[in-house]
Amino acid sequence: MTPRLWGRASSVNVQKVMWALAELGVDYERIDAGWTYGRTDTDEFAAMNPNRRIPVWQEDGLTLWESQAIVRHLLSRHPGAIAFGPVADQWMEFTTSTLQPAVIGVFWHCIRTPETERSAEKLAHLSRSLNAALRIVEGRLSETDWLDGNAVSGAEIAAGSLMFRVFDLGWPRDGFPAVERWYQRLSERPAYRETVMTSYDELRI
Ligand SMILES: N[C@@H](CCC(=O)N[C@@H](CS)C(=O)NCC(=O)O)C(=O)O
Repeated sequence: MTPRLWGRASSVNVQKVMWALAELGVDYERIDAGWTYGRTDTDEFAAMNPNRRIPVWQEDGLTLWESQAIVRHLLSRHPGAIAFGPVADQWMEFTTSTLQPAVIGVFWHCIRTPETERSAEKLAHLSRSLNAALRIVEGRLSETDWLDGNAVSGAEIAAGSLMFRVFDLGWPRDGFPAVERWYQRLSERPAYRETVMTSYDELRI
């Protein structure tokens, strides 16, 4: 069977998988699901992912959910194409625990929260969390070009996927020169531009 990716292209977690697939040159079909596309409330979907979240990956004999588990699986199937080791894994975990919640906080406040429920005070609080997480990334990237060291790795797929939205929303405003240079390098990659630097207008409330 042609491998299948379930999930709308506007989901940053789906984008992680799409970016990895594009870097690896894997053919697959994508089926829109989630948000206004629906499908996640069907029994068929729950049988694939009882958590009813996107993305879901299907290939011969394997159905997987959790975006970063899918990315790890794909990288392990194509060894050498994108670096992956314990340091990359550490930054992937940091993305899950710390960076992504901070990015999502600001993103949801600015894009997915009705204007009447937004406030400068809430945004200031969310920005402090985002800046604290980005400061940790800044510290690493002022020593090395990429999170894993000298090459693009699974850590970029996880953390780097968030950066388009961060910069598109006007963060970080200043004081993060290494993160800015990193984002510049990411945005020079055709696969990143095609899969991550895309419109999120359908998510606006
Ligand atoms: N930890 C999960 C999170 C999955 C998740 O929360 N996906 C969101 C989209 S980014 C979702 O399914 N939202 C419900 C929807 O779009 O209907 C992963 O990385 O795959």
